[in-house]
Amino acid sequence: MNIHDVRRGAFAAALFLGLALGFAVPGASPARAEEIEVKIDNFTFAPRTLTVKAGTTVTWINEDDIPHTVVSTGHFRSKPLDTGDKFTFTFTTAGSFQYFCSLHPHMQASITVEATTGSLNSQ
Ligand SMILES: [Cu+2]
Repeated sequence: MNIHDVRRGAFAAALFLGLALGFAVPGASPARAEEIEVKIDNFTFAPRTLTVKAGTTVTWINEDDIPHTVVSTGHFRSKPLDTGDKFTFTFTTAGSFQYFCSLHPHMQASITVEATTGSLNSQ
């Protein structure tokens, strides 16, 4: 039962491929763009706290056997995610984003988004 290992490997491969393509096609995507995965399992967001750079796309994947949602009041709200469903949000502004599951409000987590600093002209 190594489904998690398989997924992790596939994600790493996809990430590597994405990076390779990003380098191969300059300008196709922001140089600092990152993709982060948050798993939902056993009524928990994992990782529960996360710090990312502005421009990062976060994908939540429900690996639990019941539906969950991902809601950050005023920012984003997923539909109920069944097992295996994903929700994606790209954080473009710095700040602290608390979020929760509207079906199980005790499920809470947060993402801190740092401004990208320095030389890049990310217009
Ligand atoms: Cu839930």
